[in-house]
Amino acid sequence: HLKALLFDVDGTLAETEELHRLAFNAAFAGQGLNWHWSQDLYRELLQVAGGRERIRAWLAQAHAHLLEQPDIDDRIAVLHRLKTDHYTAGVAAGRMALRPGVARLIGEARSAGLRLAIVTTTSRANVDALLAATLGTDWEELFDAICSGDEGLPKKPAPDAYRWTLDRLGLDGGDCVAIEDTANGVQAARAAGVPVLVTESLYSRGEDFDGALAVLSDLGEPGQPFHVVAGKDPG
Ligand code: XBP
Repeated sequence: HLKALLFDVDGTLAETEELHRLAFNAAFAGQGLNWHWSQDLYRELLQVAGGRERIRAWLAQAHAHLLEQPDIDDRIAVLHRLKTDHYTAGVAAGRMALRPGVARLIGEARSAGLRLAIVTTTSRANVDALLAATLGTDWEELFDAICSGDEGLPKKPAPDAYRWTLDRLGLDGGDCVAIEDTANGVQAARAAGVPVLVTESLYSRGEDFDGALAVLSDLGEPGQPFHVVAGKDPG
């Protein structure tokens, strides 16, 4: 018996990753670094969840000697703060919209008495900016638990964010359905015992979503229905 829907944020609620990529590049430029992440490179870098972790992973492959600098953690933190500022400013300027069916499903789920939660590894500032801009400043009232990167948990595909959220809700994984857009997200949810539905996003299309209930183009709106990419049509 379904009791709650657990929503990932980036790529699932909105196609945010391109704005994240531009924000990383703007932060690099702001620090006088001539580093640039192309779309192809960023698709690979997205295997590592979390902005700070992603910068570090890229340094390890592109500028490994920099990781030996004693102040490298601080320098990554500065870059990441700048990146967050660029990203949240872009979102606040209205550059992000919710994906098809997201607002409808949130409304219908609430009306049906389901509980809702956010389970993301992105920074809380990014979640606040996106959901205030798209759902309104009272958006927090819609959700019974909000897990973000600020909780300091191991990031997806680790199941910790899902376990933390289930604990907050007092529910078992099997009482819930997660909605995710990446293979990392599917693995995180499954490892916490949560069945997961995938809505493919621009950067995750074609990933291996093994273990998902189904893979959909999006959540669908009346008149522009989703299509099933893989798995059984959930009806
Ligand atoms: C989202 C992410 C995040 C964002 C950047 O993961 O991987 O890292 O790209 O966010 P998920 P921060 O959708 O699996 O939750 O820069 O704030 O870390």
